Amino acid sequence: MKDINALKAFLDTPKKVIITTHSNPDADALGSSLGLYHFLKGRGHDVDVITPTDYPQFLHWMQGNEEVIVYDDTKADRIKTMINQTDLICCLDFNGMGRIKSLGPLVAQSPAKKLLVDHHLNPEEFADFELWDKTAAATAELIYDLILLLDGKEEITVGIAEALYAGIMTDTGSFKHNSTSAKIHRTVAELMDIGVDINRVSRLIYDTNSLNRLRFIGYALMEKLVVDAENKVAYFVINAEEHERFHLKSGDTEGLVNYALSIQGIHIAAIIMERNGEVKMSFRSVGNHAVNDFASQYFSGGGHKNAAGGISDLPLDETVEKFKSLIPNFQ
Ligand SMILES: [Mn+2]
Repeated sequence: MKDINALKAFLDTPKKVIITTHSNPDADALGSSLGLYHFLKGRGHDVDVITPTDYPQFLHWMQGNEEVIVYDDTKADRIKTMINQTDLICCLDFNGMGRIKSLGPLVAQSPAKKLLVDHHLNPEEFADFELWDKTAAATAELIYDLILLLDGKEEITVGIAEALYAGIMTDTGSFKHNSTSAKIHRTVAELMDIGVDINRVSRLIYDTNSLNRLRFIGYALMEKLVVDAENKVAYFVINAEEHERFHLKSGDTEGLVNYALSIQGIHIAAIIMERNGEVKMSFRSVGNHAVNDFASQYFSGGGHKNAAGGISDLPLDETVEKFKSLIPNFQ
């Protein structure tokens, strides 16, 4: 790690710390943030977690959830002051200022030191301290490593361990993705020794479907799934009216794309969604099909080789036409 000893020395005396993570935080983003939050608080630092946007209800069980400050314009002045007066800003599970919306310019211009802990490709160069590993399955895995580097293993509480486990479980697709290493299984074994109830965390995250969401998945599979068997591609297109009709909330479309990828013989899956005046895309693949390259080349996006996202400036129908015309390039 770049300057781990410098970070250790920096944290030797109590500091003001802000932890932030990417917009639309997922379990890895929030679990990493709250795991580190409790650890640093336990060491006597003054810590706040600020997220750029709200996050799904099924993450609200995490210890410390009620302490999280969710950015909105009414809090802009207060948050700006906090960011300017803090000693350290921890940037977790993202590595570019474009990923934290309105917080981006505030964090970029803050005189505070910056710590980056992340596993996404191509980090921007802004960190004074860095724990970046693109082979890590989850940022939560790296937060566990960071705590060990800071000689804090004995200070990991069940609350911290559960938050980190949630990040690891979800970012590995419940230990199915290629990124699932022997090391991460060993980390999980340590977290279980600390007291994580893996069944409890799994149920809290996954068994929280609303009836609307299940009906929506049924509808999407029945009516909206397009399979291009020749090109081994399957995808969904979901418009704004359908979002309304099924009262979809943040996180409700999560996982839908994996159904498309689970079809026998399909190597690449996508979902193209119109929502809040934006057209967003999510891509998944198996093996060597690099969807992050595709997303960055054609849809101003990026991510991992087998899981990436993008955004389109075009209306939904034109985005779909563009996507369809690009399918042969996808391989
Ligand atoms: Mn992650």
